[in-house]
Amino acid sequence: MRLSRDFGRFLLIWLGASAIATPLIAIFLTPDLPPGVAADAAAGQQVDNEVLTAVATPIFLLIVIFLAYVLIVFRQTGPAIEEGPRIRGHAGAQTTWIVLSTAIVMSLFGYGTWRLLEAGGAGGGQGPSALAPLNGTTGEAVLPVQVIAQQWEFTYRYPTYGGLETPHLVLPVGRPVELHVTSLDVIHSFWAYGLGVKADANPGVDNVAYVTPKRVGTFDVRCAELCGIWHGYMFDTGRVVDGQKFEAWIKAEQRIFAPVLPHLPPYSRTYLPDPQRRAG
Ligand SMILES: [Cu+2]
Repeated sequence: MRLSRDFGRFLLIWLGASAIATPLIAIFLTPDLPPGVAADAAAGQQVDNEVLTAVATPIFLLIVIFLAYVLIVFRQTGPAIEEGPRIRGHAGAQTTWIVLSTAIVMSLFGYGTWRLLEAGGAGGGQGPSALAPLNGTTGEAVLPVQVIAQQWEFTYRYPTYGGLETPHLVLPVGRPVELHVTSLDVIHSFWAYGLGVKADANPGVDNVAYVTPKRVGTFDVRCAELCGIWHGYMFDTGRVVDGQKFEAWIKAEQRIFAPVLPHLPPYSRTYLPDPQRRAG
């Protein structure tokens, strides 16, 4: 009966360790999980990472404690012992294994689907005809910003500010932003990691993503789709500022880029590349 006594003991250690470690990890580790809480979309992704970490903790402990238990308890100390009879199949273990792993995978599948469809969820509010987020808005008007990718930089157009195009992304805090992501040449991907936004930038496509920045600060912008030789240099630092600073910044940009504006094509959802000038 040694096996069942060991099994009972192992079960007790594992369940006890899981009961202690899972809430501790959820409380102390998960607030530092990526991508942070600088925007509603980022915070939603952090919740998902918290859920995954919490589910993975008992599974991780199962493997580590089993390994440690076997190494300590079944360690050979005396003379060589003969192996026991071969075990062929174990209906109880097999059934438990299949039922438990199916239950975990199916509940994660359900949770993931719900989070994708939910407005403001990890995948919510993105695509060519995305729905505006239903929650997290402050009642302020949505600010449309166009993200234009090209080899090898992003530029940003503000259609409600005369179609101004700037080389840097600055957003006001607390105001919902409607990002219209497109490309002039090849396929790129607009990835504002700290905001939790990652949207494909494809030529001829107006890909919409919603985000409401929650904190004043900076965030990284990177291209997340291999787009040519200088892909690795296609990055920038965006800023989230308060409403007054944003208005001041955009007025200054309008002054700086006033001579350029007449030469830009009029604001449009997509643009055609200039075959003479670009590699795409
Ligand atoms: Cu790119």
